[in-house]
Amino acid sequence: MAPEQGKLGQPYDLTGKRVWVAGHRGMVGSAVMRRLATEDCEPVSVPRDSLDLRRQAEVEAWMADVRPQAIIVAAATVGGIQANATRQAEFLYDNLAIATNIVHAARGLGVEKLLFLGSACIYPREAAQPMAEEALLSGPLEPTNEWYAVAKIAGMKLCEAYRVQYGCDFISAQPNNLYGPGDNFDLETSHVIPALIAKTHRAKADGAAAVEVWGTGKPLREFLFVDDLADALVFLLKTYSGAGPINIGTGEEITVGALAEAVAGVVGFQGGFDFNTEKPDGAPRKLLDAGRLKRLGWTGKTGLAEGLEATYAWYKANLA
Ligand code: GFB
Repeated sequence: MAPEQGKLGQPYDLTGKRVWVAGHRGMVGSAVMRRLATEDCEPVSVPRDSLDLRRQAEVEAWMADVRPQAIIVAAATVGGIQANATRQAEFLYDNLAIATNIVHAARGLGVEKLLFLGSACIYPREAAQPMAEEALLSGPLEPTNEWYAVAKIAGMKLCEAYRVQYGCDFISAQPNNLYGPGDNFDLETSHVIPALIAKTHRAKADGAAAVEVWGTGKPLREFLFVDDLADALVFLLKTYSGAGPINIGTGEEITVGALAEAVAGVVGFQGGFDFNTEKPDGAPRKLLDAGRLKRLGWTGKTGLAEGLEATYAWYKANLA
């Protein structure tokens, strides 16, 4: 018989618990570590070069040694639209392996609570907006991120299956497009906000006339500041115990063109924009219905203007 897991349907008390943040060096994992530092618990982590989460035997051995009582799965192979659309195998294999290895070992070791991080791209490309949790698996995915989405859906379904069959208190939640301190600013692999910050900063320094913006500038996106996400994750870890995944969003959306102008305002760039329509737009719109999370008692607090300022300050201090 498997060891006893957390109690289904009950709040989870983090006090004194060993909480493993898988992926603690990434943007999300670092924000979760910052947030857990304000809780009376014991966050644990392991560097990527000591543990490859894609190797099942290594993951099982490390977890059996450390014995986490709760886990937040923030580890993932991630990237922006171009990385997603060109590294299909990596995005599918890495993310499937990370999910199956951690979730399966967590059950065997009697982990009391596990929170798996999905992504808004799990929803169908043509889902009705804003997208409620019920839209999952109701239609075809956006092709530029199909592989990542399939892996994330599988991870979320694993949590549900282990809950139903084995009684494990494993939950999942999916945020919208994230940004913030610690983001990836590499222009080939990054998401749109860090890319625009890096490009606009460079254009200003070079006195360039314009910044290149991929696509038409027309797609709508909803952005969530990573420290708000971390707060929502800890909130859910403590208060939510259900089979259904939970959307995490702000309810506010902006076009990519308007975002480029907002970033230019923060950076102080006076020039124009070149829209490169050789690059993909991806999903036309991706607004989450975060009503369920709001009814549970959580809302974010960082608006886009404030979040962009904080992210640009971090970029200048660390990378520029
Ligand atoms: O952030 P992003 O790469 O991800 O792109 P997605 C968002 C929008 O910004 C797209 C446009 O319409 C891009 O064409 N964009 C404009 C840029 N300029 C740039 C630029 O310089 N770099 C980038 N990267 N985009 C991702 C998925 O989709 O969303 C992932 O690929 C993940 O699976 C993530 O789910 C949240 O919103 O299109």
